[in-house]
Amino acid sequence: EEEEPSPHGFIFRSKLPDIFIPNHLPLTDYVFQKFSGEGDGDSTSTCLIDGATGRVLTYADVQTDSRRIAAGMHRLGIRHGDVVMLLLPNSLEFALSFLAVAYLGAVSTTANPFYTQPEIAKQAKASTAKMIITKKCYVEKLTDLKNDGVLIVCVDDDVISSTDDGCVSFTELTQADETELPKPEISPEDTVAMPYSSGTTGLPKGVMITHKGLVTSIAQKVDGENPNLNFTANDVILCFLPMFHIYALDALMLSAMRTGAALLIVPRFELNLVMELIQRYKVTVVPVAPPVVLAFVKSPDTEKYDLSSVRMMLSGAATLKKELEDAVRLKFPNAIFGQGYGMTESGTVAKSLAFAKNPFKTKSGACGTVIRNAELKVVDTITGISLPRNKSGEICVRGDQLMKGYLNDPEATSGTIDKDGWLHTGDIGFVDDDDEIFIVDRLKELIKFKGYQVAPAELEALLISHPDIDDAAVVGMKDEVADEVPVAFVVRSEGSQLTEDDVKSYVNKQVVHYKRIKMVFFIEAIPKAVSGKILRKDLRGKLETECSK
Ligand code: 4UV
Repeated sequence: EEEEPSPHGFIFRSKLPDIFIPNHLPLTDYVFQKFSGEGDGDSTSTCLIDGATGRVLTYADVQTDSRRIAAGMHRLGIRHGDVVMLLLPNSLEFALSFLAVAYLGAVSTTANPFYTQPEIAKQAKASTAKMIITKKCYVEKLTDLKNDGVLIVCVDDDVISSTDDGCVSFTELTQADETELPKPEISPEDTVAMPYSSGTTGLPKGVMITHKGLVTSIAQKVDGENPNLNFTANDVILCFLPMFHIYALDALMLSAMRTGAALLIVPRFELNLVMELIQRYKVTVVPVAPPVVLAFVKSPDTEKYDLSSVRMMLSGAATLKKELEDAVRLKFPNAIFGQGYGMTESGTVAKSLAFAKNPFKTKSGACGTVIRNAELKVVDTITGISLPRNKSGEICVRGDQLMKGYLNDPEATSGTIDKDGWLHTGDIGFVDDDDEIFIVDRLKELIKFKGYQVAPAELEALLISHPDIDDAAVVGMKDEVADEVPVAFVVRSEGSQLTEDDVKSYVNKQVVHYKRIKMVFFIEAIPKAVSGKILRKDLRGKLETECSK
């Protein structure tokens, strides 16, 4: 039976009713609302657990500590609107620093601490970071920035005041007086977080996420009488997914805090350590990405640990194969399994309704149902017309949770969020008869290596900077473990003897490990449209023929 579109086309909504979202509040007021005057939160309950040391911070500790750090940052000159770079692995200090920056009305730009020196420098300069919070082991990558006047704060420097390496000790921040913290006027439209993302095309850009946007995104998941994602004060939520990325920042760290749950922070994923922690802390929620699901499925050791406390396992950030989902369910018999789907620019787009307080039946392979207080449509990639159920097209989403735009890039912003407020995700998918969303393909350039972003344009720019390379294009190749890996097509300059290894070593030393080029194909010319746009589809086709040889 055919469905009639509204005058605005086919628009999909959550099965849950809209709720009131207090997105006029600054992020920290909203997140700790239950722990303020009239709230019913217990400030002595556990907020953060450091998986590496066992150190525990209560909700009261986290608020006091982060306000102290904010006062310390203020004393060092950080003001409303200033940018602070968090260059940290998952840690208590990451969480506290993020909140401190938010209290000041300043902006956290989050970056992967494994980035190479040029990758860090690019983001720090583009975002005009005034301060970088990091660990000693990363300081040598920051020498030039430090010489340019950027303040470097080391979390593992216990010597008070500036040390010989010219860095400030974090202790200087944690020992500040929180009563000195000024109360800045924070507007809901102020940027609070600025992770970098390449979006649908081009180089990584600063994604301006506002207080209003983040509050909305968190509320869409965990607020209301029947929350879509039912985190509670009794939960222990495991966090090994990188906190610099929107998935852990929004859907784990901040959503956990809003609900009064405990967040067990783990610096990196190591399967047996993670299972040990699940057993020791009776972890109830295990958020994962597809490669982690694969690790659980393949591991012979899962039997050796008591994993029965786990009641929820959520996957996101990349495509999860249905077979893998079915296999992991068997290893966690007490857990509800489901997916979330999101994007740096949009926060969470969809969450499985299997995670709701009053859950719905869901299908394996679906990446969720659009979150509440939002609209979703699927548009024909050529005509732009919205499509009915079960028809694939580009997924678009609208709501208060979206980014404000890309930093200093109105063109990229208007290319992503149209004049009617729809964000075009660059993902191809459909909505089925039960409102469940399935992603089937990707329209955009983005390559995802284990859920990490790899921007082809970034690698192409590096390739073209080689004197022996006339032209180049990078596409993703399917991979069993990583989902996709970057491979390059290269046009050598005349007479050049450049080899595959030369190309790889030239690029790969300049980038973080997951951006490394895995294969190089030399060709005569890069196929391009008349507009000059690289015909990536043709290259992916070539790849299939090359690899089946
Ligand atoms: O910009 P990004 O790196 O962002 C993410 C965000 C994932 C989130 C965020 C909030 C959640 O609550 C949650 O569950 C997951 O990954 O990359 C965005 C692109 O990653 C692909 C898709 O191409 C996005 O446009 N992607 C993200 N989630 C899925 C996915 C998924 N479940 N299935 C397939 N592809």
